[in-house]
Amino acid sequence: MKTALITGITGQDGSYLAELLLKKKYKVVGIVRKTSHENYANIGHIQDDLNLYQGDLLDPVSLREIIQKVKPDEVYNLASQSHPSESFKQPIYTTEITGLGAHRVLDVTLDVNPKAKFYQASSSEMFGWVKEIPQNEDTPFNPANPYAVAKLYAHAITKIYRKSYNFFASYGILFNHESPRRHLGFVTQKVTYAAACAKLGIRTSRHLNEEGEPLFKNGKVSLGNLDAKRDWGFAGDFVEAMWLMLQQDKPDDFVIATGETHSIKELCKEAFGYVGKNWEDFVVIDKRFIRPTETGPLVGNPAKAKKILKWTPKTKFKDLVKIMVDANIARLK
Ligand code: NAP
Ligand code: F7E
Repeated sequence: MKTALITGITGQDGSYLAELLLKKKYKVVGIVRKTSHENYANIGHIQDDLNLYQGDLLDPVSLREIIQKVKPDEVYNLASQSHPSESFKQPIYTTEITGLGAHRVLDVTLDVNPKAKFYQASSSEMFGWVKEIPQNEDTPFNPANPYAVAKLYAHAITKIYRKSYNFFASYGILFNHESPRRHLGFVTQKVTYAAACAKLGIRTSRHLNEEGEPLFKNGKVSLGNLDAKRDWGFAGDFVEAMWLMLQQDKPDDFVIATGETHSIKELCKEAFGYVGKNWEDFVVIDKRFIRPTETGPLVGNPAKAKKILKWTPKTKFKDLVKIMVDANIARLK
């Protein structure tokens, strides 16, 4: 039985990856933060099958103790301050966790367990003010926010460890991937949740947006830049690519994307259209949600992953939107 260690197991991807690895008969170990409120909503249904340890990416002592004890065959470093918008408000904190935190996990793993295979969660955000369209593994990075800089640091140090120490460290450059387990502060959740409210005739929601205010207020959702473009896939499909990367004979880097891009406006049309509504009746622009700089347009070319990993995204944009609207209707009911 192989042992996999997942940092960020309570997050969207961590929970889908844990499910996948349990199905594959792994012993799954997760690192969870010590917080004042337990936050196991995404893993509650599988919690009895997991081995959870308290630790923090800010604290290498806790990481060393866990990795020494568990001796994982595979380490998936998914933990991060993962909100690019928030990284403008908390840039140093983001760098501490998303950049240096990844370095800590990498360094301790190499030191304690050099035969382990390591996965680093890199991001399409590193392409930033994009140098070409679509983006692939050879596209130069040009980060446009503090989150992207932190991810690029983690990415580069992972590559250096691979080359310098003959360490099996791979990274996926993942484009946006979403699901009903996504935090409500991301735009796909904001829009699909608002469409669900519109469908159910709710005027003001009890769930909150990224500013801690009702996400849907007086029959409207507040959004930022509607012209931004993203390549959105389904998280359940994307975690499979992470696992495939660690089953290869040699470490490598892969773009994981759908190859399709859509604007936020198109997302609104699709989600509200699905519940028979006109999006323009429910969306207002609020300058607070417009970022100081915008990334993109993002669209990935997943040809290398298709060829080497035999990975293809199964869920199309329209289906993803439907899954998320339906899940939000169920949540609100
Ligand atoms: P997510 O839902 O925000 O999950 C982040 C996880 O990191 C949570 O489990 C969180 O724990 C944990 N975490 C945060 N700070 C930590 C710390 N100091 N120590 C230990 N754990 C900590 O993110 P996701 O969407 O699943 O993404 C997974 C990874 O892929 C992240 O690294 C993200 O940056 C990257 N990524 C995501 C996408 C995407 O579109 N989803 C695309 C490219 C890359 P709590 O539950 O305690 O907060
Ligand atoms: O923004 C625009 C916003 O916050 C997407 C993370 O998983 O993917 C994610 O980061 C777009 C941006 O995700 C609102 O300006 C418009 O262009 O859903 P998001 P993100 O910033 O792309 C990458 C790949 C990661 O690596 C990250 O971890 O939507 N947008 N109006 C808005 N965004 C938000 N949040 N809220 C709005 O009201």
